[in-house]
Formats: sequence, structure tokens, C-alpha cells
Amino acid sequence: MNKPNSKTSSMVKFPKLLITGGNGLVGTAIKKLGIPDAVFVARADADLRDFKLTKALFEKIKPTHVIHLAAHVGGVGGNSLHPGEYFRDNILINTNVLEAARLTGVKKLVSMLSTCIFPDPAIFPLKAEDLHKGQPHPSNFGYAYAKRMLEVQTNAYRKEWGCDYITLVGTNIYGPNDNFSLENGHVVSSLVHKCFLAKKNKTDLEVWGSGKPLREFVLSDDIAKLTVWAIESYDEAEPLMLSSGIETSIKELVLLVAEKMKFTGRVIFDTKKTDGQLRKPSDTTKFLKYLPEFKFTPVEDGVEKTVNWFVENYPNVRK
Ligand code: GFB
Repeated sequence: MNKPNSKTSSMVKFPKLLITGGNGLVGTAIKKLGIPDAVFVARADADLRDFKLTKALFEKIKPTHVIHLAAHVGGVGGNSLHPGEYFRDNILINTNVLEAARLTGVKKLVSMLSTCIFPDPAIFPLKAEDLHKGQPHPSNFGYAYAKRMLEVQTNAYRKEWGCDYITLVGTNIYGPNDNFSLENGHVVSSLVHKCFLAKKNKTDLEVWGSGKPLREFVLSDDIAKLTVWAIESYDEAEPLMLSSGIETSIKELVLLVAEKMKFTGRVIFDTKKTDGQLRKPSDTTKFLKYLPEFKFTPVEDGVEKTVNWFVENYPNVRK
């Protein structure tokens, strides 16, 4: 069985691999693997919310394999403010991509889910078979239900048409090339941006919530390797959770970001702002059966990499 590492992945060759969301957090990490002839499609190349444009894109590229990462995503802030937009856009994108793939004979397609779409409260650790057994957290129900329908559509296509389409479950993925928006970004990218500005302007670093919530932070480079491994080596109908199972509190994360940014100012926890889900730990049993030796990047190293990338590229970052 292929163990994913940068050498194997950069050697891997697909007749024609298409990556949607090609300019995003995981898409740019896959680009670094140097897969020959891979085609990266970004939002500017085709509005995947429009079926005609989506089908025309697939007919033009004729992919044999697809890594479907395109989505309207955001952190707890963006999700709380725009549940309608997040539901509508993601339902359209996912429905169109899977149908265009089926109609153009795509052999293997992998889509990305997230632990935030699971029921909350839930029995921990989160298991793939419990995905639909309860309401998602109110902070992101729009996005969560749209993504749950992606899992349903994937398995409905497998059942009716025998499509070898699979789903993977990411946790809180972070890294270079993320969306560093202060309002809509995920926590790592938003805090890196906030800490950079607090240091520059000599102001306090404002953190949302109590700092108590726990998250499983996974670096985009690790998810990139695992996604390429999965498209070659994972064929089960059940979503595969991709996590080390290691939880970090928001408070620990903030202190890490401040340390790597060399920020020595005051950190304020604004408890009027939402904590969102308190924790969402993944069940790693199946992952360890497939890849017992996979080494996830420690959050300290990943945060350092993200901070350094941000400082080197600011202001030319997505924000
Ligand atoms: O990444 P995040 O926004 O989303 O993490 P979720 C939110 C956690 O970080 C909450 C705290 O506990 C926030 O209180 N936090 C502290 C902050 N300061 C900040 C800040 O400046 N910005 C942000 N964004 N958070 C998301 C889902 O849930 O998980 C998405 O909403 C997606 O759909 C993502 O699936 C993986 O982890 O709460």
C-alpha cells in the first residue's frame, strides 16, 4: 500500500487529474506535490454553481480523476453570518461537480467533508457512521447540511451508478495560502493576521471567546498528501477521517501564534464572542488501520510555517 510522502506523491501519475478549488488552502498544497499533468481549476476559471459551465469545463478537460475541494468556506464568524449563502453555494457546487463528473465518465472522485458538519452535541470521538445522527452546531448549520448532502450524493451515485466516489473528513485545516480574513477566516489564519496587525500597530490581540474550545489542527500539506493517497488507495463508501486526534485549545494556539510572531503585547479574550463548538474530536481507528506510520506535522511547526509565510507575503495574501 502506498504510504503517502512527498516523494511518492510527486512520483504519482494520473492520466488526467483535475483539482477544483485549485487556488485554495489544500489546492495550493497539492500543487507543491508536482503531480504531472494535473489541472488546477480556480473560481475564476468556472463558476461551479452553474451546471452548464461546470459540465463544459469537464467536457473540455476530460478528467479521469478529480479531487473536489471547491467550496464556499469560512470560520465560525462567516458561517454564523451567512448560513443561506453557504448552504446555497455549496449545494450547487457539489451537485454540479458530481453530476458533471458522472456524465463525463470520471473514474475516481474524492470530496472533502469536515468534522464541523457532525452532530453537536455528539458522542465523542466523532465516528463516520454517526454523521447524520443529529443536528449540527447552530453556528454553521447551513454549511454543515450542504456538506452532509455531498456525502449522501456520493453514496447515492455509488449505489445507483457504481461511481467509485469517496469522501474524506478534514478537521481544522490551516496553512499558507489560507483565507486570512479577520471576519470570515478560520481561527488560525484570522489570528495570524490579527497578531501581525497588533504587533505592527502596538495594540492588543483580541481573541474571540474564552480560549477553552479544543480543535484538531491539521496542516494543509499533510491533507494534500493524504488526499492524493486516498484517490489511489481508499475505495470505501464510508467517509475516512483524517486526523492525528491531537486536540489543541484556542488559548494554546494563541500563545503559539504570539510566540512565532514575536508578539509581546496583551492578549484579550472577548467572551461576548462565540466559542462555537467546544470540541469535535475525530475517531482515528480506521485511519490508523490504513496508515499507522503517517506523521502529522506538529501544530507548533505548522503555525511557525504559516506565520513565516504570512509575514513574507503580506499584503499579497487572501484576506
Ligand atoms: O476555525 P474556526 O473559526 O471555526 O474556529 P470552527 C473557531 C474557534 O476559534 C472558536 C475561536 O472557538 C472561536 O471562538 N476564535 C478565537 C476565533 N478567535 C478567533 C478569530 O479571530 N477568528 C475565528 N474564526 N475564530 C469551523 C466551521 O468551525 O470549522 C467551518 O464553521 C469549517 O465550516 C471549519 O468546517 C473547519 O472550528 O468553530
